[in-house]
Amino acid sequence: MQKIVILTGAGISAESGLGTFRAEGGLWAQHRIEDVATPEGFARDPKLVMDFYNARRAQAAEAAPNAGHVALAELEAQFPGEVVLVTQNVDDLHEQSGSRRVMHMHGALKGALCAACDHRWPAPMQMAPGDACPQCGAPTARPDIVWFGEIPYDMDEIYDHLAEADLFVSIGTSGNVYPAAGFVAEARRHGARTIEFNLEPSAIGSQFDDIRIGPATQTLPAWVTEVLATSG
Ligand code: BJW
Repeated sequence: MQKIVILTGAGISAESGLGTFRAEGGLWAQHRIEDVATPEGFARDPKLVMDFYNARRAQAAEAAPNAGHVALAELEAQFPGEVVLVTQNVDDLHEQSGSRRVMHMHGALKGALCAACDHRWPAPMQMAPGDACPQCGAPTARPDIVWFGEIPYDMDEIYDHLAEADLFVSIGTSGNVYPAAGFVAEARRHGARTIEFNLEPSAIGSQFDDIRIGPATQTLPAWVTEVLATSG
């Protein structure tokens, strides 16, 4: 096996204390998706959206990587082939645990984006409606987050990796949000073997060759040990 492509979702950060989206009491239970995760919601009430992401940024700053993140960083460091990590998460716990090759397809809490000129820069801990872009000066700063209806980042590169994958691994994601939920089908179409890690089979669980049920802090370290032991 030469190339492993890994997709992570909110479930891998759950045991670091960051709430998932669709669980009871999760983030979406307190906010309507269309209010905080769409460009239209931001246009309607920018302060609500800025406050939501300011709170998320503060919460993420307190979080530490868990054994699941650490296991994936160890896999990248020790696997003799190639390991590519695509995350839907906007926290930076993969980087904190030592993963180097990480693509944030839904953006990052640490980033700010100018809605006028697309300039990107490191976000301050607190953003406010009307903050100016340091490049063009327009009062159009927003969190660098991919909302519904927007095109996720790095899609061409991700599809190229999926086409070359020998193994596709999906971790802690509910399979409800596209295009990420379509990656397993894409990888399979190109001949990859596929594994899902979750507390329960996801909405697309039937598309995987293998499912490992359990908390990622337990299932991932065991799996990484298994892969490294057999990859010689
Ligand atoms: C554990 C665990 C533990 C817990 N161990 N596991 C109709 C049909 C098909 C598609 C569409 C449609 N209508 C509209 C669309 C497209 C739309 C979409 O998918 N909508 C759906 C609601 C149907 N998608 C988009 O608009 C995307 N853009 C797009 O499609 O552009 C077109 C295009 C694409 C490609 C090329 C060219 C053009 C954009 C999607 C943006 C999503 N943004 C969000 C919010 C921003 C980030 C943020 O604020 O943080 O991203 S939504 C939210 O969902 C967030 C997440 O990244 C994303 C996925 O959630 P995730 O990670 O799966 O979390 P959960 O909570 O759902 O699941 C957690 C899982 O973990 C569960 O399964 C648990 O069991 C498990 N778990 N603890 C292991 N300890």
